[in-house]
Formats: sequence, structure tokens, C-alpha cells
Amino acid sequence: YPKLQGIYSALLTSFNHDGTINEKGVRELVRYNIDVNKVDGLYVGGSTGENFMLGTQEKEEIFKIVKDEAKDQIKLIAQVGSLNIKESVHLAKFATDLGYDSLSAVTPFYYKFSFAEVKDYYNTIIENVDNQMIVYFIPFLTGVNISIEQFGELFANEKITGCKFTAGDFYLLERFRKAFPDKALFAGFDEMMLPATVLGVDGAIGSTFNVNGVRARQIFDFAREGKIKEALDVQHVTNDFITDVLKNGLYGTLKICLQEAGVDAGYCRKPMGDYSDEMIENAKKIYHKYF
Ligand code: SI3
Repeated sequence: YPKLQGIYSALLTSFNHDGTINEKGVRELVRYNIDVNKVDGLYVGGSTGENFMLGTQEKEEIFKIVKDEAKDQIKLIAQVGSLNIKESVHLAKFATDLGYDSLSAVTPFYYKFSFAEVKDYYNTIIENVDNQMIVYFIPFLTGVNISIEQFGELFANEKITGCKFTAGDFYLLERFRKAFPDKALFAGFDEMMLPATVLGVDGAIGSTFNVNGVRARQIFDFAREGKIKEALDVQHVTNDFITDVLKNGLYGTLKICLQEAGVDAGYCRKPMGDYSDEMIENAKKIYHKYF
């Protein structure tokens, strides 16, 4: 399987006010990421896609719309992880049949699964499909930690080819890079992209790239060229933006920013809340301050 690398937006999902999927909006989000952010790929059905609040058919619909819009212009990763492993197995086949370049699955959460169970989950999802798997490691939301030794056990399965590393543990990130130089390693925290790039990640997957993708690439490229001062200057502006966004509500603010840019990014899905007038005003100000 080809090794993935570069800048990937964790794709937002555009919802109508009643919570249904806004197909036109999803298409516009894909186009904006390709044409304006100039990303190398999209991570579809992740946290940013509000995936864990969706039903199976809705997940299928999003995978279909995104592939239909993006065609082969960029790489596509389908996040298929779910506590319902039958759903994961089904979606893994579904996305592979659509032509997705890789699968990814969040570590199973909520119940305190043993590592043996986590390993079995990944092996089961990838077993009967001709595709690769990127482990979605996000301990601050799942409570699931994986040690270097355990990553080694997962990678004993050659179809498990990488990790989306959404954690601030740079010691673990460095140990991972040294132990698995050939595995695809993606940074997951946009606000820590510079140090992650210095430690040798192959790329980054982020929510804020939907709006701030151009700066994300600058940080990545500068850091890889050893131009640390230049990279840090862009990271500083990026983190001012991210700090403002996080204060105002992450996904909603990104969507309102995109609306200011002419993209029909829609609403968030309940239980996420509606936009207040104040939030909309703040988000518009944020957009015009940085773009
Ligand atoms: O699955 C996904 O949507 C992601 O790629 C998540 C990504 O790691 C983001 N994490 C979350 C929880 O949203 C980050 O991009 C994050 O939003 C950003 O660094 C701001 O903290």
C-alpha cells in the first residue's frame, strides 16, 4: 500500500438546521479544501466530521459524496471506527469499494477494553478488506493509551500502516518515530504541528486546516526545510487563530468562518448546540482578523 503523507483536513460535515446532511454543503467543503487549502488529502468521518453522532447510512452517504466530489484529485482516508464492530467491518468494505486510499479507526472507547481486545478490534476490521489501516490514537477523548510495545504488536499486522497521533506526549511521539521509521505518522494537534514536524511526522491531520490549511502547509514545509524561525512565526499566528476558535466553540466557529468564505458549511448536529448571535458575531470577527 502506498505510504500516505502531507496535509490532510479532518473534514467537517455540513448539516441542515434539522440535523440532516447538507449534500451541497459537503461538496463545497471538499472543493474548498482542494481548491483553496490545497490539501493532500481528507480524513473523512473523524471527530471533526461529528461522526460519532451519526447512523450507518449517514456515514455511508458522506463517504459517497466526498469520493464523488474529490474523485482522484487527493487522497482519502475513511474513519470507520465504532463501538459497533459490525458497523466498522461493514464501513471498511464500503469505503474500500468506493476507492478510499486508507482506512482509519479510533481506538474502541467508553468500556475499558484490554489491549488484547483493542488489537483484536483492529485485526478484525482490516481482515477481509484489501486496504491499509491507520490507528486513530486520541487518548484525551477516548481514555485509551497505547505503549510503544503495544504499537509494535499492532504493527505485526502489515496492513496496519500508521497512526494519527492526537496527543501532546512528544516523548512517545519521538519513541514512535525511532521505533517505526517506515510507518505513516500523522500529527493530530494543529497547535503543536511545528514540534511534531521537527520530530519527523510524515504529515498532519487537523480540523482547523479546513479554514487555515495554507498556513498549516507553510509550517510543515518550513519545519522540514529546517527554517524553524519562519515556521514558528506562522505557528504563532496559527495558534492565535486556534486559541480564538477554541474559545468560541471549535466546529461551529470553523463552520461560520467557512460561511464567511462563501462555503455552505451549515450547522452542527445535536447534541451539539445551535449558534448564538454572539457566537456568530465572534466567529465572523475571527475570520476577518486572520484571513
Ligand atoms: O478525527 C478528527 O477529526 C481529527 O483529525 C481530529 C484532530 O486531531 C483535531 N482534534 C479534535 C478532537 O478535534 C485537531 O485538529 C484539533 O481540533 C485542533 O488541533 C484544535 O485543538
